[in-house]
Amino acid sequence: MKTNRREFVKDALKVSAAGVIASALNPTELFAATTLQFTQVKLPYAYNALEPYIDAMTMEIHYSKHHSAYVKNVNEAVAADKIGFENEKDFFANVSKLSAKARNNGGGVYNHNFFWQVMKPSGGGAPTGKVADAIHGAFGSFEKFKELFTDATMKRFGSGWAWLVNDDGKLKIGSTPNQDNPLMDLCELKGTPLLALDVWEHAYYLKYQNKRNEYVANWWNVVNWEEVAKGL
Ligand code: MN3
Repeated sequence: MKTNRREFVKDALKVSAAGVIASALNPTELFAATTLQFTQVKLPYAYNALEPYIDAMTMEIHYSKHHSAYVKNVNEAVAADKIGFENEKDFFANVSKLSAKARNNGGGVYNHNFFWQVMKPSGGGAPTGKVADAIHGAFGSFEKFKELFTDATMKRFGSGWAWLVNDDGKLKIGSTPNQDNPLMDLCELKGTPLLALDVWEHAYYLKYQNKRNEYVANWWNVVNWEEVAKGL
């Protein structure tokens, strides 16, 4: 299919170059299979809303430069590679077959869209209700869960993410390199993301410099447990 479409496009261009009127060619038909467009969620709070734990400048650069660049780049890759998946779920479930540009930037879009939503001003504290029950059931206590999650953030060498996922009713903690995520077919950690923490230096360096441990410790104050509950 892909080859045929490419050949068709090539032939169409040849015809066009030969001076034949190409107005019958409708570009939306040529690329009808390319329906996936990644978008950036609206930040659910102001850049300074997570102060003092995450500073406004870091949030602004993170959202308006880093995250938006992932959106632009993945959509370029989707168009250039003629990636025909209809939704992000299928895109990630087949990501091992895609280019590094598609994988890295697609992950970058999804991960940040998710990350913004699992934080909120005046968040944090210990979870209650079904989140508390699930965490206690899986890890024994909230303190133990925090310890294991923090461990995942600190053991991730270089850039990446720490995750809490729901793998078919079983809660798991792990981390991924770069912009990989647990929806990806090539990811060792599998499941529906419940909570994520960006441990790329761009997420904390302006305020915390090399002290990733302080960033992680303070980040617990902005966790949005109501959002975490939606994944259970
Ligand atoms: Mn980031």
